[in-house]
Amino acid sequence: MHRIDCVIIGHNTGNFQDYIAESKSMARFNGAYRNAQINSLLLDGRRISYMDLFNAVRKQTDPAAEELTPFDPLGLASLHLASSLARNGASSVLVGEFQKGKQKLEDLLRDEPLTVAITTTFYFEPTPMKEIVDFVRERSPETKIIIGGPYPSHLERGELSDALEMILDDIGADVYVIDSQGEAALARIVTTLKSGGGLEELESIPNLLIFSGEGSYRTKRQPEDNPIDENRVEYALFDRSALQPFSMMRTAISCPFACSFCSYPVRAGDHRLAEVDQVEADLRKLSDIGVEFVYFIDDTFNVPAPRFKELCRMMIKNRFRFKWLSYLRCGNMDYEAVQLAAQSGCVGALLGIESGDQEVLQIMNKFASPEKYRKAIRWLEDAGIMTWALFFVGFPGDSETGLNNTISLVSDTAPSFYSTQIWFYDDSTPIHKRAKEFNLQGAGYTWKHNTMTWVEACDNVDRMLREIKSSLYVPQNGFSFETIFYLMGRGFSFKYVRDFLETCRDVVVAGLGDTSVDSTNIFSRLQTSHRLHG
Ligand code: B12
Ligand code: SF4
Repeated sequence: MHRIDCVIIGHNTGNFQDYIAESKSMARFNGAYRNAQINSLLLDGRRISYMDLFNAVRKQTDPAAEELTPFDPLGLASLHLASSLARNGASSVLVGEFQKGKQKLEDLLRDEPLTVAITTTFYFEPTPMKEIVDFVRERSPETKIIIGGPYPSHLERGELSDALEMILDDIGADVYVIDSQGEAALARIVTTLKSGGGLEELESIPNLLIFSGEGSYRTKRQPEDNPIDENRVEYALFDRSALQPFSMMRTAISCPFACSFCSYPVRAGDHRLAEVDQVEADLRKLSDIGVEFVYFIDDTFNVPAPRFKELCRMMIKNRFRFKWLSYLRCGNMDYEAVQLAAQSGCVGALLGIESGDQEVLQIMNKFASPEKYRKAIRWLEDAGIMTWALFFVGFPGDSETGLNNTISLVSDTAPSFYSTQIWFYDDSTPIHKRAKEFNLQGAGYTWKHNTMTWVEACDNVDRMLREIKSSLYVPQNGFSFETIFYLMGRGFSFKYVRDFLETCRDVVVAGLGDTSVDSTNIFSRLQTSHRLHG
């Protein structure tokens, strides 16, 4: 029987109850539990995720209904890695989200695949990877496990870099690819092992940390720079049904800005753009497959502006049937760009507004102003593009005045949806260098500076949730703006998804401070909406 060269595993969402219990146990020391409170629902004394409620309502009418998750659409990391392997003559099979895909993985491991690759796009800590490694080892001890992507490369750049080998050893994989890309390394590892080589033969492949029987060793550092146009997704490799109704696409790597709360440009290097012709060829494939929504995941899809307009004109010319959504730098949108976006099928814009306060935006190095935001949000909404305005509270310089300005901005401009959360202090971001200036101390969700502490920031986030009435709150974890479109692609009406979000918002607001809500009314409210608008 043909042996699979590589099984690629998507995100592991983990066990929600464990996550709640763990963050609650630390609630006095950091903002993680307060953050969990605004991303989940306390019903009948038990915290559940938005999708838990969504699935539970479905199951009341159809007990056999498939459980849906925001990670159902195939992750782009998996699609890119599988495509790169195929171009290098290696076969692969994708297991999507790990919890949902356990049975599939179990079946695949019975045939002892040569390697398993674990993607790490969303991880901040090792537990989800460890769970996957243990699962694989138990069932197929000879399979070589490879971990790469953002987790190991962040670790190398962060304050824990001295402990990197210890942390990775504890996770238990055989090989780590430490690079912000890594698809070329994965292809070389798999083809070397496939041709009969052992771990010792991987020595000539750059950017690896290898754990073999004799201990661990690093190979030379030589950052990958795989040309974006030569590293497109090979859509023909995947089941059409796995790409419908919602597919993601990357048309750029990195970002031309340098916001002081973000480490992406530092990590990903120069801003590189795919050629419009290449994007067009890929979009034609997605359109032929019958994809209903394309989500461009570029952080700054509309920059540079002339290319963005060219992309929109290309989509208009092709009369694609799909609709699209993307992050847009709203301060960089002019009126023409908004009109072109709407004509080309844009239905959703994710806007990293961050704050409504000019001074805070300056400290963030956002190159944006509340005035520009106000104009662009209205242009987008008036053109029929639903906006999701994203904010965070507590960045150095933020204060009561900052919060009032943010609340006014949301109230005045009324984006369709908004989200807010406490600032997460990541020491690999540029603001860390200015810590002294702001008397900034702490890390992650535990910090204080001249104008705010993490506890005050959490209270301010709660205040936004209580006071903002002009926009509908959508969380960022477990359900988000993108999920609305995925669910619409799965046949749910916008009206029902909106009713669902309104109901959840009411439960979140009622549950601030950990007040539990009786589920009876919530279920009957949602059942009624489901029956009417489903
Ligand atoms: C799409 C997306 C989502 C979707 C995912 C849908 C899906 N089905 O996959 C949704 C909306 C569900 C989502 C949720 C979350 N997300 Co999100 N999301 C993104 C987004 C926009 C794109 C990610 C992506 O596809 N990148 C493209 C791929 C190709 O890049 P990549 O994963 O880095 O992979 C490349 C390499 O790293 C490498 N690689 C990756 N893995 C491996 C493995 C091996 C073995 C090798 C060799 C190489 C390799 O190969 C790839 C090709 O080069 C990014 C922001 C952005 N614009 O990038 C945020 C982002 C990844 N999300 C983020 C976060 C924090 C979250 C949430 C926790 C919520 C939140 N915002 O607080 C949740 C996770 C919730 C949960 N329950 O766990 C952060 C991650 C931060 C981090 N880890 O440091 C990001 C970077 C946004 C940000 N700037 O904060 N997200
Ligand atoms: S926040 Fe967005 S625009 Fe700013 S540097 Fe990061 S990726 Fe670029």
